[in-house]
Amino acid sequence: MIKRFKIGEPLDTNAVVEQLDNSPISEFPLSVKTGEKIEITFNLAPDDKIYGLGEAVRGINKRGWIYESWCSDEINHTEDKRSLYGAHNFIIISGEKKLALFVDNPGKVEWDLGYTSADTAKITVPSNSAYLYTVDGETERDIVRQFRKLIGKSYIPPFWAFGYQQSCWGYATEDDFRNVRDNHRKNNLPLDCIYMDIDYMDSFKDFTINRGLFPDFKSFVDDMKAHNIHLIPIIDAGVKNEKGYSVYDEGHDNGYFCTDKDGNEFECGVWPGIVGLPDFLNTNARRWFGRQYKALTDLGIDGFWNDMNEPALFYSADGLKKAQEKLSKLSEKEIDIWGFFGMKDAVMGLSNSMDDYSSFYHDFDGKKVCHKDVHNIYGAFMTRAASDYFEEEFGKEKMLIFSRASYIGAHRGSGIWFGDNFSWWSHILLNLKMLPSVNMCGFLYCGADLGGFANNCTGDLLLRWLQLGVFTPLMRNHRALGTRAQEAYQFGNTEDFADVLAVRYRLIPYIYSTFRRCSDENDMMFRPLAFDYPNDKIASEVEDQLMLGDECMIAPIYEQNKNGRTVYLTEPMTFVKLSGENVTIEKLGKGIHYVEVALNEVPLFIKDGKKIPLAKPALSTAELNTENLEYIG
Ligand code: MIG
Repeated sequence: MIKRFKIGEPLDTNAVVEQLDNSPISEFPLSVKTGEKIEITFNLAPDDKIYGLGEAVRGINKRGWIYESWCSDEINHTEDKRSLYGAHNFIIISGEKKLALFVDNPGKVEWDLGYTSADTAKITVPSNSAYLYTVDGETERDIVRQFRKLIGKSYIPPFWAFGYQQSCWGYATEDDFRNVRDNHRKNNLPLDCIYMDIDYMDSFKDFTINRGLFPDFKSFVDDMKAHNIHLIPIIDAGVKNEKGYSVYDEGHDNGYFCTDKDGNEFECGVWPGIVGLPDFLNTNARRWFGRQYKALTDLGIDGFWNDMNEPALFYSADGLKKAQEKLSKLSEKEIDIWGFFGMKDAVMGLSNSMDDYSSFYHDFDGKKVCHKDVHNIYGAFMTRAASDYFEEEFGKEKMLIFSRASYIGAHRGSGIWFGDNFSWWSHILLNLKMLPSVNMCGFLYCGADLGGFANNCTGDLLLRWLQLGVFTPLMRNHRALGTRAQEAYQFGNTEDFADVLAVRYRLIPYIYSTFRRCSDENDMMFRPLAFDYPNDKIASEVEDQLMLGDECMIAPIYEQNKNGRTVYLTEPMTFVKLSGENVTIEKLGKGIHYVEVALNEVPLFIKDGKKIPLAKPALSTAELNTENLEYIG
């Protein structure tokens, strides 16, 4: 059962779709203090677990660390961090009783989950207003279903978005894209999408195309389509401040950009240099921005990824000026060590600073609000601009759209990717752990940069990562500018990659139908073992295996130089290894097993009595035969 508690005068974050009556705060099941800030506290019994918080570092069980909901352009997804790109304010407290909490507030929320004191959790909302929702139920899965009904059905992308996708910051010329396409096709590597990063734009201006690189963009898009490849351009939040650039001029003339305290346009620097930040919280501005996507959809584009929408700020015009003044003062004299650190801090503190987030304002449909109080819905509302426009213009399930920053509610119109990870083995595991957590919060279409964004990838790392990626709805290989090439044909043993990618296409009918069912039924696609086997002590602590759908369990290898791994089976299962067209099957009993998995094999466990369909391999979803399926199990 769900209850809503209203504290103060909360803003409408667009998170929920069902209006509930307010319950009196005296009925709130945890200790809560209101006033200048809201504080919720509860005790943690030794075996209590806490699930949720969506996109975050650390375990599936979030207990024992302190997290902050604060959408952050944070490239270091290390254990010491408190925030990543999404703000997903939902937890399930799972002990003898199970209770979930959703804090609907668009500003910062702090989650001290047994950090300051191991047996106490304290949630702090530094605001006098929020909607608090509590959900109780018999099982975590049931609680999630109730919560997901409250927040509305999850986004379903077009079918082809379940194909394999290749991306790289740095593909710039038509030839770069054609090479990627041709190298996949000639090596028998399936592919459905190639991503266009900021390099395709004219001077990083949203909704423009560099005509020097793409003299006839429409023909180029059509040519790619003729090869069953969708091109997916990036859109950044900031609009280049340049007179004569129509998007900027229109935004400026209509007052659609965020302003400083005096009402002047807030100026900050991102890739294009100084930009205006569209005020996505303002309905007119949001609709206007949504219509800009037409510039590209008119040319045949049918998918986008929205970036830098936390919003990421390299600097503000004001902040830069202050830093420059400080530096020029320091340069007048010889500096001592403190002067040196002062100089360093002046520069290092420029990006994503709280001072800047506190110094600009939104016109939230008539209400002037400071950005820092609504920070966590900015990216979600940017993506809402796009998804609302796409739905109106093209209908449902026609456009691929996903975002870097997000808030609960954005899951109805779009997916997310997990941002700038590293080519680290530990990030395969982090990828796995985030999947159930974001599913709880409604995000079903999601995935990490396979192979890792930053740093240099190796062939074995990519293969092992793809062996998890074959199961994630968004299956995209992406990397940063200047890192080692990591397309599936770059490592010599291309056949191994063909074997693994073929498995993705064999599994698409299963992945797609499971995905659809989970969207329809407000269910999780990936679940911790603990959700399905509540009385199994071992299962309750497994964090490197997941239940997938109602039929399967996955347990990928995530360590270097391993030819196998230990896996815990909660019940008898069929251990399946898939590789190209090959399927090997072995029945295993409940308990702990060591299983061997070669670099070109995808391990999968199917519960006794269940079967899953396999298609014949194909080089794109367009060529995939979704009838005549073979069943294994
Ligand atoms: O400041 O567009 O997360 O996927 O390749 C970096 C360049 C901006 C961050 C995104 C990443 C993308 C990159 N972007």
